[in-house]
Amino acid sequence: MKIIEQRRALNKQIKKAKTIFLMAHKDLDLDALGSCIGLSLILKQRKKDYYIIIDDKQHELGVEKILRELEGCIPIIKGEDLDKHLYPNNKKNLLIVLDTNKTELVQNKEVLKKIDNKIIIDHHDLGKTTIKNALIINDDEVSSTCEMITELTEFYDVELDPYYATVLLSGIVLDTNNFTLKTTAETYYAAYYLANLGASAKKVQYLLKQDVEEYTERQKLLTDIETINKKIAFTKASPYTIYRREDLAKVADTLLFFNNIEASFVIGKVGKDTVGISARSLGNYNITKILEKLGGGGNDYNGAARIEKTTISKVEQELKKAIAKEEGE
Ligand SMILES: [Mn+2]
Repeated sequence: MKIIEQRRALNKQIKKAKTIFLMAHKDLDLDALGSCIGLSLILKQRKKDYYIIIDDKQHELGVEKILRELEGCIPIIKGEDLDKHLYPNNKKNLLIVLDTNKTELVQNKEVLKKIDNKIIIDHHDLGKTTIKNALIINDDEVSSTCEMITELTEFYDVELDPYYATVLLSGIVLDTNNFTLKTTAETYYAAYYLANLGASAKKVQYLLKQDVEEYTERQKLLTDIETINKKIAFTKASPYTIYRREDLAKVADTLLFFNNIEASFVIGKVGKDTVGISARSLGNYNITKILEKLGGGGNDYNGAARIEKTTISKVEQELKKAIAKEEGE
């Protein structure tokens, strides 16, 4: 579907709906939360009832800051309280899923079952577990969902005050790693548009400030980097630390900054017996093919896998085998 048709379809669904629910992926980040907030401003302008569904118990620092600053300003509900807010005629409810398209990654899976009309707005690859029966507005070449929503706010002529412009910009800055990854002319245009509305780069840096302990844990992963055929960077964590998925992802991002490196793989524990892999590519190395062998997935630029009941060394062996096979072909 072309952009104009997608927008027309989105418009139609929003127009038809009485109550609209916004839900992003688990472990909210600034792109997920920022896109929910940005879209909620469009819905507010259109005088719709809307709610953002958040079930996460803990939040990363930037998300925590925004939620605290906006307390009372945006209607946030838990998935379990959905029934209280549903419009009696289910045809008039609409669920918009942002920054993910995968059933298993949303804040609350039950919500998917309770609302028939669904729209996905996302910039990740579609896959086997993509939410069924939804209108899909997806472009995996776009930097971030916040970039997509920024375009929509411009299209709908929504007045963004500097605070909200900053929130949207922070999602773009996060997902592009400061305009170094997946950044296109459209990304710069969205940033320009938001800056013109008063988005503050200083405030974005404040939202992106990191915790010193988490930073130290991530740095440990950078002390023992292996390279494979000079172009693939690989590192693994100690089995004694449990990392958050986004920490492994940040390390994988960092590995791409080194000379000649085209792809990166990071292995670390993400649960007691669960090992995660985070991978990145500059776009010309097929990380998806490798990750699929380990039950994961992704797109040309980033991917991940999560393997239960295993150890870091087992995953390392399997991953290296899969890389060797890809390299040999
Ligand atoms: Mn995103």
